Amino acid sequence: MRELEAIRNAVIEFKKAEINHLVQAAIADGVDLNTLLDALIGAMDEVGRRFASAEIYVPEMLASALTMKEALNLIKPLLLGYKKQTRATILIGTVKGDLHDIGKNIVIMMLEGAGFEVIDLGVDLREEVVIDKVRELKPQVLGLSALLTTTMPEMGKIIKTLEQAGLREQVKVIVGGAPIDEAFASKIGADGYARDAVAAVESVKRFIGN
Ligand code: B12
Repeated sequence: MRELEAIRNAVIEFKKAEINHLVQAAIADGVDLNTLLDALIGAMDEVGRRFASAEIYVPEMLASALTMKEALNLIKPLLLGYKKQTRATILIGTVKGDLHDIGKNIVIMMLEGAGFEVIDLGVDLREEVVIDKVRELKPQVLGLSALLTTTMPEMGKIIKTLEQAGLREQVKVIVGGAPIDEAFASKIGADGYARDAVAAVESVKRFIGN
């Protein structure tokens, strides 16, 4: 579809001034929100590919990320309009040393859209903060995101610390992010892994039994 192609290109070529107009036009034309999200996510994959092959560098990657965020801001209120009821509380954040939050924010949007209360702990999350918040807020689910191979081990550390603090039994831990997989999740003792935001919602529903 031509509209989606233009949106994809706007993210890849970080045309921040154009993205609002393009996304609004697509929404007005009735393009399905999930299809729109898929196009945006696909664009970030291409950005990652170009970065990995040194066709672009960090500033371009950042400019694309900002363009993506602009688009997500437009989609968010529409996704949230779907439902309003609290099924369970979920804490979510990106682990220490890691600043990537686009994927986490999409997961949050989808969970909120599915009626969960989500508390966003942000990025570069210190272990102590996670433990304190789990103790204080007693969420049913804790979601952890990591996009760097160097920050993945932080997830295991958090799970161990939860165990030591006697909090592990009260919360299900789900992990995600591009370098994470099922095998890593089970190795560190997480309760679940989801490869994308849709799967994350399904897993969380399974955890809490509805
Ligand atoms: C955008 C981006 C950035 C932006 C981040 C902006 C932001 N606010 O997020 C900026 C420019 C800041 C950045 C910086 C860096 N980045 Co960067 N970045 C990316 C890029 C291009 C896209 C990430 C993204 O947003 N993807 C789109 C989202 C939608 O996908 P996602 O995050 O995977 O999320 C989905 C799933 O994984 C899942 N999910 C995600 N989180 C969670 C959590 C839970 C609980 C669950 C269930 C599911 C889930 O659901 C999401 C939605 O479907 C990736 C390449 C890539 N393709 O991943 C590189 C990439 C992750 N970055 C990389 C690198 C190297 C860096 C830097 C070290 C570069 C540098 N030299 O400075 C720094 C590190 C900064 C830091 N300390 O974190 C490498 C990592 C390599 C590695 N193996 O570790 C990658 C893979 C690029 C590459 N191909 O080399 N980056």
